[in-house]
Amino acid sequence: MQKQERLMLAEKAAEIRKLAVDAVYHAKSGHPGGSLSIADIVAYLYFKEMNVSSSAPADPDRDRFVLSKGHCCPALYAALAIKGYFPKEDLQTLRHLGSYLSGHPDMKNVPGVDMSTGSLGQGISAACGMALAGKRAGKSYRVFSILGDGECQEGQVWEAAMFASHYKLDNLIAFVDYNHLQIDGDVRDVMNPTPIDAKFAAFGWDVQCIDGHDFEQIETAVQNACKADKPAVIVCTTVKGKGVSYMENNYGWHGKAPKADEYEVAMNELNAALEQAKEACKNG
Ligand SMILES: Cc1ncc(C[n+]2csc(CCOP(=O)(O)OP(=O)(O)O)c2C)c(N)n1
Repeated sequence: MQKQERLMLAEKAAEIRKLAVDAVYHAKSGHPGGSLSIADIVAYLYFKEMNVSSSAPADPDRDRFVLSKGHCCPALYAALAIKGYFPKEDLQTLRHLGSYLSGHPDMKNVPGVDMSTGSLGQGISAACGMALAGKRAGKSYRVFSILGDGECQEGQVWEAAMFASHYKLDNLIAFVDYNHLQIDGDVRDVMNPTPIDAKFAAFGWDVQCIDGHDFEQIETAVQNACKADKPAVIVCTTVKGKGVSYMENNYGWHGKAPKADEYEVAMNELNAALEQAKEACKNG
């Protein structure tokens, strides 16, 4: 990956983080922790990898994206707004009565959202259906999906895993956001889903494990996944709450909004990171 490209992606991820936390603050509810942990993966997909455009959101040949851990839509909405699907200002209406930006992705009302999700386990299942449909129709689009590690406790995830390998869905690439935390603690204490990589391998998937905050590793893994002749999963070690010091590795920030003083601290940190990323991008 070119240095300039990496710097551009870092800037996009910093903006996604800032807009996502800002949206949750204005909603007075929502999920900042898991939105922050996927910001780099989402930035990579939307600003480097996926063949998608806000000028043709329904293009039948576009790549598809399914946020299976739908509660983390603040990160997805931020990416879509930066990409031009709708105005960035609308992000501050997240979860407001009458707003089209609900607390979970809604494909009928949010431009750019390919699948309504939120009930954990269903998104990856829908992604399998999209991938199979693409193959049957002779299309070359790919389907990307992000799951949570807590989500991997859902039995439906493993039915989808079995389905994907049975139908040889080599156009399906899933990421597991392995931030080790879920709604109320460490995934291993709540109901241990590990080893996630070995489980997917046992279901017949191509498996890679990477640092989900490293763009070069993400890119290499996606390139490898595209070459695999089976469904591929990239298990990404990440930090829940990444980018806001007091949210990092703290499951208490799974599903609550910062208060005014906490918001100020978060915005100081996220704005500083964004300015730094912009500066680095400008200077090359
Ligand atoms: C079927 C279903 N059961 C329960 C929930 C409630 N829920 C929302 S988020 C969450 C924890 C998910 O943990 P993880 O997938 O690790 O998400 P992350 O930590 O990345 O935010 C739960 C249990 C849900 N959305 N769907």
